[in-house]
Amino acid sequence: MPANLPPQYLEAERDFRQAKSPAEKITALEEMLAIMPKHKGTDKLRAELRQRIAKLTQAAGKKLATQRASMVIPKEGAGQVAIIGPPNSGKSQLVSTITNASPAVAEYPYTTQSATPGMMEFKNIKVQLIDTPPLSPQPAPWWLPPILRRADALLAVIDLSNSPLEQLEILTSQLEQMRITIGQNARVLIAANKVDLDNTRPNYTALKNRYERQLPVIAISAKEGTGLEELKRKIFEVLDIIRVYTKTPGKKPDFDDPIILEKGSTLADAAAAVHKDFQARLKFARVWGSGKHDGLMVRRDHILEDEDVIELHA
Ligand SMILES: Nc1nc2c(ncn2[C@@H]2O[C@H](COP(=O)(O)OP(=O)(O)O)[C@@H](O)[C@H]2O)c(=O)[nH]1
Ligand SMILES: [Mg+2]
Repeated sequence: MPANLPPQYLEAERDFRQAKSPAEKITALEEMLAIMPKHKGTDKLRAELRQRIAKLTQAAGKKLATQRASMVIPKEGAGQVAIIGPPNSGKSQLVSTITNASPAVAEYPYTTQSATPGMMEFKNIKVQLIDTPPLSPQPAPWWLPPILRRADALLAVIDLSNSPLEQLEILTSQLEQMRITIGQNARVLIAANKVDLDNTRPNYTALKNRYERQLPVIAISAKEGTGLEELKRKIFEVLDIIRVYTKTPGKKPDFDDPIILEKGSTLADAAAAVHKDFQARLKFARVWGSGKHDGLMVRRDHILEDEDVIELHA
């Protein structure tokens, strides 16, 4: 076994050994797979884990296979954000307001029992939001932790009319039980919902004072649409991505269809995203962007910024 596996891996492995049901075993193996660093030295181990997961799933029958399929939501768009929070905080309402999905919204808790993805539009990109069942003192469904772990960010929806500080403390400890630590293996932002209700402002201020230094805290009303543009912008920021536009010589760039890259990506990364072969063939590129000379010639290791326009020359 590679020596540099994080302690979390050993905890997940212990969970696996203690697991009784196939579902618990699969969850533990999924976690081990998610934690394991991806490089040549771990190729074999990762393949083994995948094989064990496949075998267990097959042996467990159809119901589990269906449930397991629900826990792997293929990433779409520029990023995947899982919505979390206590019952009735407005998670489904938010997903239904800012995406094309329409999960059921209701005044009684535990309406949402599955994970529903929807696409949110922001400027010229789309971000995938996943509505999930509430986190509560009751155990979360076994397939939920892997979804949260795999997401690029978590959006915590809190009900401002109902002891928001307490809700967040409970939420944090529930995440800890899943070994998800805010800031360490999860980017988190807080949507303080129901700001339309009376007397919620003081609660918002208290929440902001307590968390603002660590996490973005945005006041919204999912129902009335307040604060949603600001929320979308913060979601974009927390994803740590940049949009890069390509153009061909003598033509205008296509601003509708950016390449999405991690912040800090280079020209070579952009070329690879355009086409696998392009990276090797790339000689140089011209870049247009804020604070640059128009059409500046740059090399492969040039670090790109959000909204740069590139013209690749092979
Ligand atoms: N006043 C107000 N009520 C909201 C808002 N968002 C959701 N609700 C209500 O809160 C209840 C729970 O909403 P839902 O989206 O099902 O919560 P979930 O359990 O977190 O998915 C429903 O009665 C909604 O109408 C909001 O922004 N303002
Ligand atoms: Mg719901």
